[in-house]
Amino acid sequence: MTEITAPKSPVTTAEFTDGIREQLKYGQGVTPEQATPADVYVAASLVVRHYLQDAWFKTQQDMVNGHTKAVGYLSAEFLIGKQLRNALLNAGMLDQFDAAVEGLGFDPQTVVDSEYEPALGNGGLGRLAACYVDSLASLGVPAFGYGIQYRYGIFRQEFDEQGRQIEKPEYWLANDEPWGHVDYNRSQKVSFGGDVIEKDGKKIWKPAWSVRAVPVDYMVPGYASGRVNTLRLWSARSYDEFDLLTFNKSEYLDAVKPKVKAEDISKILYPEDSTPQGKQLRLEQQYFFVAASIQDVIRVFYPGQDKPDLTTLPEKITFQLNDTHPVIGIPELMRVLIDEYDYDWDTAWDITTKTFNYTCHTLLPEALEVWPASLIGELLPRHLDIIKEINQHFLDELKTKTRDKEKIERMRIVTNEENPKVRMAYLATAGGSHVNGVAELHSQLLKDVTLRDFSDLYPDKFTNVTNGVTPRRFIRLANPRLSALITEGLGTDKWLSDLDLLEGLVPLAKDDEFVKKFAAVKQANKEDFAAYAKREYGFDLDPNTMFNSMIKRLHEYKRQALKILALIAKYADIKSGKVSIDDVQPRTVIFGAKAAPGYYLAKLTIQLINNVARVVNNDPDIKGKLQVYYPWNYNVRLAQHLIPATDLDEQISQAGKEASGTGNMKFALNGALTVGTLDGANVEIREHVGADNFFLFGMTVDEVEDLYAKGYQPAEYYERDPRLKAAIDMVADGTFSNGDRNTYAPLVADWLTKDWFMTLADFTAYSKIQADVEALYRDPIEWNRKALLNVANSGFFSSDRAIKDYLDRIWHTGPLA
Ligand code: GL9
Repeated sequence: MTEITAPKSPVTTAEFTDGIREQLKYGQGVTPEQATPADVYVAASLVVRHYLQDAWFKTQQDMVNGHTKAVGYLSAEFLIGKQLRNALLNAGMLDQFDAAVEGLGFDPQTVVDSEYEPALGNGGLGRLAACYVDSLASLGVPAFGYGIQYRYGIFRQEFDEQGRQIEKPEYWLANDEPWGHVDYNRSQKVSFGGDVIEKDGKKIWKPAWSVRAVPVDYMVPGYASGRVNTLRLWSARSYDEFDLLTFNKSEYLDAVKPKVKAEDISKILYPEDSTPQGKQLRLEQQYFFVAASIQDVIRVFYPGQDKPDLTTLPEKITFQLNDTHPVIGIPELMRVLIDEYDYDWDTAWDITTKTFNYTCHTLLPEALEVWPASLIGELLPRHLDIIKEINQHFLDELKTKTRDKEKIERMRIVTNEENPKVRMAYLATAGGSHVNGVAELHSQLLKDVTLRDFSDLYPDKFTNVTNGVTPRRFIRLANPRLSALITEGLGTDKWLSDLDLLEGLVPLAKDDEFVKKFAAVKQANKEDFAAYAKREYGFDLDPNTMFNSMIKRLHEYKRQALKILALIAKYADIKSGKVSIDDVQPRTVIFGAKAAPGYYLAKLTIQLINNVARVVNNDPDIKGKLQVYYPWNYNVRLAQHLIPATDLDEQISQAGKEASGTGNMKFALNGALTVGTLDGANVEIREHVGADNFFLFGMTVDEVEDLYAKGYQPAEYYERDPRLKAAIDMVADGTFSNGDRNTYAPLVADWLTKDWFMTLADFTAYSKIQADVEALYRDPIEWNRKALLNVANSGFFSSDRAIKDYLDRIWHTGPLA
């Protein structure tokens, strides 16, 4: 008997059908005969919202009236992916939807596919935020996600004839967006610029211009929890002429200028990954959403109160700062408390530090945001005053804790130089209760290196929460076959809300019959992916080869170059006859990655991969045994299709550079084996799944540090390994650029002279481990046994577990009663 704990549908098929008809008629204005799949998608989405509405009201009421502290997750990015199927799953309406839509003569998959993916994030950081709001709702914890509804999401990636990345605007809001409810009546005013004047000893900010922050509310239905939280994304609108005239603009055209500028604020998501540009508009965006969110929280939790007792704020909500992007919230809350509600400094500081916590998501020094004080002063003059005062108080406090003057200097929030800068990570650390890293290794390095002085003096502030991913989207929705097999194996579907139950599969890894079923699931998924890749990209993938994926942002530290060089070396082995084609283990390598538009070497690497694909795939000597594909515009949808079909995934960053990674978790949970370095969460994945079930290679963090200290000479590695030399020479000699030796010269020069992330130094070890991979792959039962053990032992990487860790270690709250 299989125990079913999935949520019960609040709606019958007949009701769902009627609801769709109703929406088509009164909302879309079409008959079912005239309707397109996109119409049905919109109508069905509105029906789902309709049935979630009461649970949404109740969750909000219980949150405000009850005594459970809420979580405010402040994040510049929420990479939520398509909403319809996820909402259907969490609310228990999947079957009713399928039946209703089929009954109306439509194919459910086509209907679901017509949703336009909201791509409001760059990568892991934004997707993590989306997994976390899903888990908060599923655990019944009252929470708001607060962010920005960008009009243009992350750019749409295309490749030109030469295989170069082209960025196209992603104007996703040109389509119906049934999930985002625009709530004009709950808008907030956010102001910028102007001056600070002093009156009766009190500082008063006289801003120069304001924008209207309009909330766009997304429902976040919990899985089987009966709770629906809110993801509130702010959209910038200008005020009308009436308001503009109050700025003393007499000229009409002058008056309209700020209007255009105002609406620019939420226009575009910055596509930089890990290297913030320090642009004024970005600071405007950060302040815009954080200021609106803080006002919103006061509105929600102290309704109708002119003089609320904000000393209770830390009992109402805890704000999590997702990286440094929302850190301007700390001086903003100080300003609100002092200037608008007349609290004294110490009381305001006490409230603020109790309310905020900070998650750091990086180790790259260039990714820690640092703003010129002059820029903050121009845009937010009152905040700069407050930041300076925070800095002063902080320095005074440090003097009571240490006599080490140099240490105190190093810890300044505002630097002491001609053009001072504000270090947002330091402001966040000083202004909040807790700081966490996103995997054990990362949190350790934060304490030992990045924020060492802080952890010396404030050791109790620091903690770790290893990232997690939602099993609802990334197993149940992405991989229905595996989900059914897991439920069969465990005799319950309860694992979807308690992922540790996957451990119950461990004994089944000894059962060859079960392992064969598991292998059959993977094979069917590969066939599905091959069909998908044909349909969407025109690729001809052979599902009888090993599917080997590397999907993540294109970045030097992630070392796509290592993968492509190893591939070229293999190609060279075959071409030179060193390896007989008959001995080659057939493999299909699939890349997915966007590069920041201004990141030259990353973009050149994309071009190289595309051209290696062109040459290798068309070389008759290879007989299709080595195939390389690079589906463009990698996004959440592609991830959901590719991850369940992958045999081997690559997590090969230089040790000490990838804070956590979350793709690695999704792959392990879908039964891929990982080839990886001891970096980020790979370390913990390997501990959980067992060293025998993980392909480890490469230098450790300590070895990397030693090599830097010794003086790294990449050319030595080039001379030492003939296969590496052959591969680099092939790139240099024009094999992948129609004979042109200039195309990749900058890449080759970088490898041979700089190679900051030590790709060359890890090449030999990487090639060796790939041989082990191939040996194991020749034994399908053993391979699949290990893959199954990856699934069984990865329950820890559920975002439900991560959220419980945040609740215990940082937020100190829990589910609604
Ligand atoms: C990142 C880290 O680089 C990842 O290792 C980590 O898994 C995620 C989530 O914690 O955060 N930090 C960061 O800036 N990005 C991450 O993925 N970059 C993008 O989101 C593009």
